[in-house]
Amino acid sequence: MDLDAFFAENPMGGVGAVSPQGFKSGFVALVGRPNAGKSTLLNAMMGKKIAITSNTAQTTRHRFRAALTTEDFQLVIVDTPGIHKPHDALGEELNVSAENAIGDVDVVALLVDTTKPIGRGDEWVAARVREARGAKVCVLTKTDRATPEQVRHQLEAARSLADWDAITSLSAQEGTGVAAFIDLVAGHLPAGPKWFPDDMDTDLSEEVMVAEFIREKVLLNYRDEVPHAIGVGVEQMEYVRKKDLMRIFAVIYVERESQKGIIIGQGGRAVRQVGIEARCDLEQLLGCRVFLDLSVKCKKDWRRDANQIRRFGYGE
Ligand SMILES: Nc1nc2c(ncn2[C@@H]2O[C@H](COP(=O)(O)OP(=O)(O)O)[C@@H](O)[C@H]2O)c(=O)[nH]1
Ligand SMILES: [Mg+2]
Repeated sequence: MDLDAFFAENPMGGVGAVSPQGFKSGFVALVGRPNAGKSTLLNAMMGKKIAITSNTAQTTRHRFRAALTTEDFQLVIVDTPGIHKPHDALGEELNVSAENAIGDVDVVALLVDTTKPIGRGDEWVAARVREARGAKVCVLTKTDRATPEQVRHQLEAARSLADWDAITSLSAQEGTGVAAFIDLVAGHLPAGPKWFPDDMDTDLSEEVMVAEFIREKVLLNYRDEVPHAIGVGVEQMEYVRKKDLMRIFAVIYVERESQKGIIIGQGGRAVRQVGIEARCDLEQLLGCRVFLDLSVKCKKDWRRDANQIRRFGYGE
């Protein structure tokens, strides 16, 4: 990780950082093809939901960091969009973002789905991992859905993907193997200070997290290509102290006028369902009651527009 860039982006990080004797700190990047289980593992490591997950490809659009701080170490976890063959400007931006994350971290963890045959997608990502400077760990994911025989078989198959410092397996969903993975990664961290203050566990802004939690519900509630054509922007957030209530005004952007009706649904039913589900998660995230106003607007072909992609904050 380029620390100058990190500090430029995170003025709080490292300020007044204490470095107790023997304290270790560093970065781990979670990489792998889409759906390998990167965001689910990040949440399991953190013990709470920070990253959104879904079983459709290309869920994660932000590269961001979460900090796991214990008495002995601070581990900064970098979640990345899955690396894949790009179809549009958004796809290209996401690839650049993931590849940059591999460059300079202390540990690169390549996640491989235990339940799927290792394919060209995994090999393509592994080729990038081989060039990394840091320790290389291969992580077989979703073992709750595999037999011990399948796990053994996949371990054998993954061995030749790179010159691994370690290979491990886990189920982020059930939590088995997650603590062992954290210990394994922590063992590769150098001595160093805290980059994040104790009470800060991610560098995503609250607005971006709110927008992402809403986007996750869109991914869950609609099928086919439509969910991938949407972007979410939070226009306004205001906390009403007297009522312990956060008022959130957010917009779901679609690419074409014809998609507006699909998102809104008959009599507004579909978008209302998104609102109900999102509000539930947002109340957990923010720790107060939430009023959520969702509207739907069209921004023509935004996925081809690099400026708009950056305005949403996706990619780099
Ligand atoms: N059964 C099972 N499913 C998992 C596990 N980890 C992730 N998944 C599922 O796999 C899908 C993709 O996960 P996600 O974390 O979004 O993958 P990413 O694209 O690599 O970030 C989601 O539907 C997850 O619920 C696991 O340990 N066990
Ligand atoms: Mg993800």
